[in-house]
Amino acid sequence: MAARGRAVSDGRQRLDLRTLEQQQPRVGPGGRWTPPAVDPRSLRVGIVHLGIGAFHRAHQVVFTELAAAAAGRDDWGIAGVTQRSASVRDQLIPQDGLYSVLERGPDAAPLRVLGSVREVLFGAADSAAVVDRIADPAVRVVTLTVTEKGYRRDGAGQLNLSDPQVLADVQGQPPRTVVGQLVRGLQRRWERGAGPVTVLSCDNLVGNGDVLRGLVHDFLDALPASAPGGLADWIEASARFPCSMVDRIVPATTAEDRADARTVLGLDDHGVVVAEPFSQWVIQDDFAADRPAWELAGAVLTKDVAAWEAVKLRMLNATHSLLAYLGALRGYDTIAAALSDDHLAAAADALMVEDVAPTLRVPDGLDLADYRRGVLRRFANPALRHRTVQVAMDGSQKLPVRLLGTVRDRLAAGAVPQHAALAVAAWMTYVAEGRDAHGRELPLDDPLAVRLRAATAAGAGDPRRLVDSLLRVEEIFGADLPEHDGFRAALTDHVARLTVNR
Ligand code: CS2
Repeated sequence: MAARGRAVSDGRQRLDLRTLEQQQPRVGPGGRWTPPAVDPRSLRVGIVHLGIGAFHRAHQVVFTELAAAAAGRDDWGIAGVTQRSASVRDQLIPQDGLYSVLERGPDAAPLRVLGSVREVLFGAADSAAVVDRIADPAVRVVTLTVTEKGYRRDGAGQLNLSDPQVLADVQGQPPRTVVGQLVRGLQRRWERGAGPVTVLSCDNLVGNGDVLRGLVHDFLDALPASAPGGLADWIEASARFPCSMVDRIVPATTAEDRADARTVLGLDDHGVVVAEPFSQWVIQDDFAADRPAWELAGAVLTKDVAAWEAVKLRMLNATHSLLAYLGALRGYDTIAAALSDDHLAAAADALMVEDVAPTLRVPDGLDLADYRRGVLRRFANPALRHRTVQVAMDGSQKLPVRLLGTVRDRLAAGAVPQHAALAVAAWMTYVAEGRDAHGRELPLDDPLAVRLRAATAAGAGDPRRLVDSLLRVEEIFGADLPEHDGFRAALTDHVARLTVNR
């Protein structure tokens, strides 16, 4: 790793390979810590990860490192790409890629230092380096956590060709979008004969691998006629896009988290990430070439991810969003605080039992009631200060994935899902009011913010008009949901009640 900077403000040394080796014993005043499970100095890059945010560092990196250690492999180092801001690069490069995971909650493990991230590239500035890395024959897996909006889909779920950045990538500019980076990287692989590769989406989307494969083909279809033929065939033959379900609650890191990590480690770690003790990864076993033995670290490799994915998105993520919007409106800062409100806890439970459960195909070996209780227990973790406004962001991207599938399935079965409607109504009220019960501002952090503001202005002050005008945002609700009178009436009822009485 290049460019190191060891100086720190409070005179304490910063985490890097040298300072870590000198740090003995492995117990600080704040507890015990665990060193990397692999030797970072001898690790070679075998994975490119697009979107190296906190979630990736607390989830796939841990699985990958433990799997490589268990299998005695030194070729599953990770080159991470940070897409939107250079901050992860600035946190990790001076630390030789090292950072720690701080678990919070019952049965938390000791602080763990990870050593598998061997490179960090800044996608916006280094797109040529990103393309080159994807095309490296030593790389056999490309993973992604770029959030829902990173896929840049339109209302029909296809690549949004009216997005200027997507267009620029299609026209051959140095790629700035995720799909652009990926296609140009695959193209270079094909040109160089770098061999087959697996592209593994780890985002909260329904059929994430299938979605990504579709977007890659949309991009290829949009290329000018002068583009070299044969790439699509090569991708078909040499690339795989398995689906996966990922689960771990990873709140944004705070100054307090950094201070706690410092007390344990005795070193400053600018890259520390916080997570709950729980983590789960279910991966479709469909790889083009070699992969880490993730099962040795507890991941489940299976042919059928869809049922797991639906359970997780519809039970956990939908309930998370319900608590985020209702909780934020009532002035609760965290998900755990929201859940301590009896009214909200009852709504969370009812959403899962009455609306979601009837729509699910339960995977073999899963007890849905246990799963539901587990979700609520995890949300109630008092040590995890997961902010309601963090979960509330990007609602336009999350609602269709988490809630509207349930809504459509229940409507098709002749029932109006009241609790799912409550969650959607809470989002509508959050967007329209922009203030909580104490008058504090609620941020609207959403790629469709401008559209949503215009829609709420058109419906201001009247629940019926508000619901009508938000329902007409087709990218979210499609053409079908605004036509459903029962659903619209349920939303209007809930919005009216939420507006006067939170
Ligand atoms: C959350 C998820 O921020 C959100 O929208 O619902 O990030 C959630 O914490 C994870 O999916 C848990 O696996």
